Amino acid sequence: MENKNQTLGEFIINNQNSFKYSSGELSRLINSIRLAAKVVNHEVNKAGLVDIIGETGKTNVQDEKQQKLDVYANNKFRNTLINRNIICGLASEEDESFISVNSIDKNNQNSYVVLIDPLDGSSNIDVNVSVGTIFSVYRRISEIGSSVTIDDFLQKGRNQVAAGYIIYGTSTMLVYTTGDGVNGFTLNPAIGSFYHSHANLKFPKKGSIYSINEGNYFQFPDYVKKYLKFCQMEEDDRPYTSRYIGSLVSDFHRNLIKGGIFMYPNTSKNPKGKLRLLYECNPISFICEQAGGLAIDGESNILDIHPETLHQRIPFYCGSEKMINQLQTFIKNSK
Ligand code: P6P
Repeated sequence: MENKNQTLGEFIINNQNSFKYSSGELSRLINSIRLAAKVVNHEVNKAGLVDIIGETGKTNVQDEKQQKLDVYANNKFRNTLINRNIICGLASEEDESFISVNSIDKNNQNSYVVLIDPLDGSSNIDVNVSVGTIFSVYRRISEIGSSVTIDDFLQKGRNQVAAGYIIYGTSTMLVYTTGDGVNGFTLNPAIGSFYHSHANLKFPKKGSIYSINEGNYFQFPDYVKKYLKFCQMEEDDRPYTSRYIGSLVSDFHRNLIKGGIFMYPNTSKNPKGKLRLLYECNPISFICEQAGGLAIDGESNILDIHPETLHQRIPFYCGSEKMINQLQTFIKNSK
């Protein structure tokens, strides 16, 4: 049961021993993310009031126009995680390559690397639609004290020790897992504390919401087109409801609470899919599975895919188990 009087800090301490590597290092890491989330939340919430909305005029490694809040959020999470001696390596959607902390602090003896999308859905900032931060945590595989290598980051999603997201919406929530279920914490902005509002979150087995950018319909694989028509037919418990915000964290979070399926297929514009495997799909898939859902790329379980490059894109389907299973029948019949 959630204990709405329990803060995130108290929850981390109370549950530290349930985490097999409990040395306190992961607790400090999650606490650092909590701190950065509060700082970014403050800026996101007043974005409409100060000249921080809009673009920097630069593009990031994704060749996407960098919004000022993207850069701000990236700097805040990077400084909080690196300057406070919390991790040994960091990779971000906003940066071409990863950062090895021991290039800054030779005595770094930390065990965890973090991959982050500091402000996902940032194209929604100017229109006041909720955006989010997504993070993924692994134990390094290279020797402690040495410089991290790309292999520390290119680990299967199954190896994650923690993953989570912050959703800067009508309320600001931090949702995360360390492999022992999914818990949600809601920020009380009046006192700046996150409170345990959602205990052991689970996907409803069966949902009736499908989320996809139907503007790409004619670019979708045939099995997606057939599944969409299945969703829209007047039969049994259908038609389902179409809901699409265009912000992965928001679309995923709504489906987690209400039940549903999120789909971002490969298209002719994005032949390998649009969403990034390492810092969007893997962390969301870890949470999805921990909440009893499923996450696939159309062929394999997302968490079993061996990454090849840091900014690798992938088709992405995740949500309620029964809805993913239904989609899989269309995939199977298409072969
Ligand atoms: P489209 C936001 O830019 C993002 O990376 C995800 O948050 C979101 O799910 C997706 O892209 C939306 O993409 O092509 O539908 O605008």
